Amino acid sequence: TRLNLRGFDIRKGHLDGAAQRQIIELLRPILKAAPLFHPSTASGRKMSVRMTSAGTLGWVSDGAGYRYQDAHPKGMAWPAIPDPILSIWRDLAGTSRDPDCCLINYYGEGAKMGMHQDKDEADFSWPVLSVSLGDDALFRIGNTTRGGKTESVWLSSGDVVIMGGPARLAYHGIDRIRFGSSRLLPKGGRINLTLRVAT
Ligand code: MD3
Ligand code: FE
Repeated sequence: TRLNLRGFDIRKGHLDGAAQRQIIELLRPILKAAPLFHPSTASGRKMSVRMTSAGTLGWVSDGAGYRYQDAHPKGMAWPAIPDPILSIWRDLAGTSRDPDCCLINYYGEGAKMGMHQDKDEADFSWPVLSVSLGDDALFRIGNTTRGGKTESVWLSSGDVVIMGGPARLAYHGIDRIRFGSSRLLPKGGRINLTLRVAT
């Protein structure tokens, strides 16, 4: 089913169980080559989400701030974005250009992500596409300025969200996950992939 919330195009159950399991298998060697790390914010606080990336660029955050860079914080190159993941973008993003970054967020028990805008990319006219895998997450959507009324929706494993147009600059965050609600990841938790054109 398809849902539109403030310009966010939400495709519930876009990926079936077999497609979700295939992506998890593809992520295994990526997480081995470019391990998840705990980014710290510019203010020095550790985020509860762990992250890594695939693609020519990855997103990092440390005492020097937020940015895209061509290597993992430990120095290794980011692994390539697997074709089955690129195919989701090619099917749904409606653009001529492939993403150069696949940010991989892992939410363990208690992890969340505060309300923020994604503004580190060079051109906001490209959409951002998100793939949810594993445990359910409460996704909150706000406005293009901080504050005001918000709306929330539960994202489940296999859901895909496309953020384009004015929604691209909306504040958004993950309030909480329902740890253990899915059996996709043997140790529980949630993985969110976001495909972006960063440069
Ligand atoms: C709206 N991730 O990585 S995905 C992020 O579930 C991020 O891990 C959340 O926010 C997560 O920056 C939410 C949905 C999402 C991703 C990117 C967006 C929504 C977005 C970029 C612009 C606008
Ligand atoms: Fe975001």
